[in-house]
Amino acid sequence: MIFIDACFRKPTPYTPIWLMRQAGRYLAEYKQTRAKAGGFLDLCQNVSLATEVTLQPIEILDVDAAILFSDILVVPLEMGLPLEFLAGEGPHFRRTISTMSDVVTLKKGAHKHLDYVYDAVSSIRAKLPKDKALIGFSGSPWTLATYMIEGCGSKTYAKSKAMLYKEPRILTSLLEVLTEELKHYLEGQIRAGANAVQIFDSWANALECEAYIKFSWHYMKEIASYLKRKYPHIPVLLFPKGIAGYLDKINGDFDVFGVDWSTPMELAKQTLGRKYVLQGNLEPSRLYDLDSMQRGVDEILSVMGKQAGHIFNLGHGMLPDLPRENAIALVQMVKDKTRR
Ligand code: 1CP
Repeated sequence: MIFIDACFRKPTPYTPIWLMRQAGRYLAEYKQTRAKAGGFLDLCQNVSLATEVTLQPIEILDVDAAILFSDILVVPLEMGLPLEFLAGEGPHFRRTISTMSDVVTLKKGAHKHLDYVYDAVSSIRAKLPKDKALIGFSGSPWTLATYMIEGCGSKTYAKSKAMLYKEPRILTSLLEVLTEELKHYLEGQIRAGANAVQIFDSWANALECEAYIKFSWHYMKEIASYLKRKYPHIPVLLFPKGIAGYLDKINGDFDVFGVDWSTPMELAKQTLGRKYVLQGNLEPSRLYDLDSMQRGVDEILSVMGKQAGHIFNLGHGMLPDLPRENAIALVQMVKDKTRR
């Protein structure tokens, strides 16, 4: 699997590529399968339909890795917070976390109630071509905590940050509970057949440097070192979004650092490129325009070259209205331009 080789900085015939949110509404095939499933959560919980949408981008784009189709929010759901996906509005929790007693009453052992995810992983791995890797994933404790505290996506993270500064013990307890669940959840995905795991810290940029290291990166590192100790052959990828200013504080036992589009690749290479393989970081909106996309690819490759140490990806997820032809062209372009 060239994706796995690349995660360990081994030579590969070209720079492997996959796209965050590569399964999704920009594909008509996804919309059809989603309609068959009913709601979005029904799709996540239906093993055969989740398998189908995971495999669609492999067929259509010919990327080097599939990413499990699920959502980061199934973990808080199984911890006892009822979750809805409202049309056009995104995720919504009816109950939220604001007190220590809310944290204490969360269900422990949620990772034991996520068989629909582990079954999807096994089903996908069984159907995936042998040379393509399957990436399992979770949210980071901090990113999940923001949804559990705010109840939905947020622009300011006001409640989460008020808790951080006024009641840090409550936030810390929540982050600790999540960290335990996520270690075992990712381990469950590895046991079911995931070849690599990525932790998404999508709302990393909500925090100033010191708070980021203490309330988010610390827990990401703890999960990564737990997994690396037990499963050294499984690459661990960490993706904190929007922390270009804190790269010199990044350390820990993991394999691949996901570079978001707001971080100059040159800076990531200078700061982290010797220690970690770098993944990224094309600004997804460049896919609206073929010339802009090509220039973006050339800029990234002029920094990262053709040598081992780079996995191509977007710097955040595919958007629902990006043209699929450009996603197909991107994958081909990266393979052609990096062939050794
Ligand atoms: O069909 C639909 O309309 C639902 C849109 C959708 C999709 C396609 C949601 C709701 N989740 C997903 C799938 C998903 N989510 C994947 C699948 C695999 C793939 O990449 O192809 C993954 C990895 C995620 C992870 C996820 N969910 C993250 C982290 C990654 C990121 O993009 O930052 C986050 C923050 C979520 C929460 C979430 N779920 C869905 C939405 C619209 C959101 C974001 C809401 C917000 O902006 O706050």
